[in-house]
Amino acid sequence: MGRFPEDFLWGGATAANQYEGGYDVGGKGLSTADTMPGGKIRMQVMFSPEFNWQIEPDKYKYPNHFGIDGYHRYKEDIALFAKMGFKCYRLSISWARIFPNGDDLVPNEEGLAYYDAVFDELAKYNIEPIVTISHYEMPLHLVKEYGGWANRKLVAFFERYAQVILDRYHEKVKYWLTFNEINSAFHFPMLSMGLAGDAARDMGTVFQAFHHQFVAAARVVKYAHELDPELLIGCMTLYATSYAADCNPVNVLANEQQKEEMNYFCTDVQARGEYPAYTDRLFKKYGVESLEVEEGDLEVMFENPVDFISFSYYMSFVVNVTDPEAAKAAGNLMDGIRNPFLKASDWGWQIDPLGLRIALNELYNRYELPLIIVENGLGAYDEPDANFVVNDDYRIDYLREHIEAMADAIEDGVELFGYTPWGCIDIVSASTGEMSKRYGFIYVDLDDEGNGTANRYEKKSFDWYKQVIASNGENL
Ligand code: BGP
Repeated sequence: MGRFPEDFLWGGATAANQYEGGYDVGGKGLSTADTMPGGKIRMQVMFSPEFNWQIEPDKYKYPNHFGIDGYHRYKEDIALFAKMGFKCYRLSISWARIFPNGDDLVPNEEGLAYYDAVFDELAKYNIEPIVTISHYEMPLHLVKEYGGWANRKLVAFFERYAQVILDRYHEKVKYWLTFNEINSAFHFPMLSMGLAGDAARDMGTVFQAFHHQFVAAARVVKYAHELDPELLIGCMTLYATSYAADCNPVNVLANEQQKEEMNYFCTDVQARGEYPAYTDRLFKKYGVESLEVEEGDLEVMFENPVDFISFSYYMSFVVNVTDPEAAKAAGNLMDGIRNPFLKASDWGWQIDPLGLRIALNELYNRYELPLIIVENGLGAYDEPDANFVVNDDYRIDYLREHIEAMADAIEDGVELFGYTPWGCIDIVSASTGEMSKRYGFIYVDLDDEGNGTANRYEKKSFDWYKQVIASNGENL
């Protein structure tokens, strides 16, 4: 018997705002992602108190507007995924393609038809779609008019959007994720919550927005199960395995608390259906007085936990509160302390395959729900030769070690049912807004300035991943 289950879902992942482009076609409204400037200043600009979701073409570039032109090229891309043998493909639906303003009463038929065509194309190759309902964007109007997820009204708007897509696609899509990396809002509430300026800095507002998202997500779980008991709905969390710097109990406790906050809080709510015991401690830490909770909120959350847990895993961190001089390490929307035992990517994200085995064990032992890794991979500078050949052995090494760790975790007893490496085709980076941070098995000829043909080329890792899938993870 092989190390991976027979029906293991090998595939890859992208998100609409980083892949599709076509930001103003097909009846799509503007989304928050359309106002995110490109370039290394992206995070700084979005963190600044003045950031107000304005498109300023004289000042910044907006790479998401073109993405990698997936809106027009998805057939070619899906054919390449099929050539690699993908069993599944994780993608997101752009809310603003379906409801251009978010508060519209009638959905945009052209947007709905677009995703029908995408799902039909996937079905041709027996590729199972895994759909993120909200991946780091929302209709811009909901932010300008209502203040994003801080506003209770978003619950109903999201519910309407989710119901429309569930009604329309439930026969084509079985796996659904509600909010991408919902817990990322602890560090960067602009992306998933549409907060900015003072609201983004006020943790009371962030927790209130979390509450709205928890209620909305639970209502979606309820609706989906009533609509079609076959549907499986998961939460999606940004997981960074976290170590205490040493055995000083002060650091050990700080690490436990860090894990509760970042790795578990949102998943505890969505998988167990209730706020965890340490919620009050978190509120105290952030000076949050109370939440506005409406009648029925806690019931709907309690009665509708998720069916499975999905998460992203790129790197691990160290917690050290006893040494103020400890060197820092960069990471996925957050930073931590450097680990002297680990190497890091070109962007300073610490590479830790064993940390993935630990993450899988921690998550499974805590919830005993099926797990799927929906993001993992190495962002790297690729250097194609004149024929666009990319020998990305570094990427193969990274993925091989992480797949080994998955096999070990399965042997540990973890129920893992799929793996969708991030950016299976090069796309615009979420944190830098640039093309040069590449994750793909497929090279896309576009540079940070937007120059290039956008043509696709298979990298060395393309063939490697193809044989990984063909051998069900045995041939690494
Ligand atoms: C996650 C996001 C993705 C993504 C990935 C890699 O946080 O869910 O959208 O892009 O990280 O991050 P980056 O593109 O910044 O390298």
